[in-house]
Amino acid sequence: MRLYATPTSPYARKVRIVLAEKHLPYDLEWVDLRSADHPAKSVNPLGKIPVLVLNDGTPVYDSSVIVQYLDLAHPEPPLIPTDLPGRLRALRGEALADGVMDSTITWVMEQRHSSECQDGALLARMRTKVITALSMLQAQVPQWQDKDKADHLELPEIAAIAAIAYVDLRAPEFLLGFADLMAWYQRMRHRPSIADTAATA
Ligand SMILES: N[C@@H](CCC(=O)N[C@@H](CS)C(=O)NCC(=O)O)C(=O)O
Repeated sequence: MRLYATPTSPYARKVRIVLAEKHLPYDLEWVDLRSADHPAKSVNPLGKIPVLVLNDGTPVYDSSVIVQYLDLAHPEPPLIPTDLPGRLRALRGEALADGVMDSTITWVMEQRHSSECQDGALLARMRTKVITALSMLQAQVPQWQDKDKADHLELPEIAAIAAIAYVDLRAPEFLLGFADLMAWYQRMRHRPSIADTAATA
């Protein structure tokens, strides 16, 4: 398998953590998204990463589809429960964390405009979404800690870690006031699948 990614993409980080948790070998190809003809464009018409290309050449995107594919094709350790309520909870948890990524990226892109060209209402809206979603993630920390987590992460935690790491990289001020969430995140950073996939740029 070959994964097209960038070092800082939170969506790609989520997939890389999943691959690491499942101990799956793969080739990792960094992509320069600013390049007019980067290789991910030939396998994803949207030109977005991550894309996972299977050994038979099948391209799989986006990150949520990749994760579901990997969990079905390589069920150990299971990251998404198979019962309906459990599956719904896990995929909704992933969607919440992905929403933090989406809104943070929109905020970061808007911030890059010169101050007189920034859309203040958009910035405020994105900030509110991130803060509200981070509050919901923080509310889940007790149950993430309750379970015997020594050996088993599930998709909501993986997606949350990828999202928090991205916010920490690009908009750390959003994380002020989330002491419990950050204490949990700091502990999780030592796990090999998390440490080994940390952003390098
Ligand atoms: N929903 C997609 C989002 C992927 C995404 O937006 N990736 C960004 C990098 S973090 C990208 O490829 N941007 C380039 C572009 O939109 O052309 C997923 O979960 O994979």
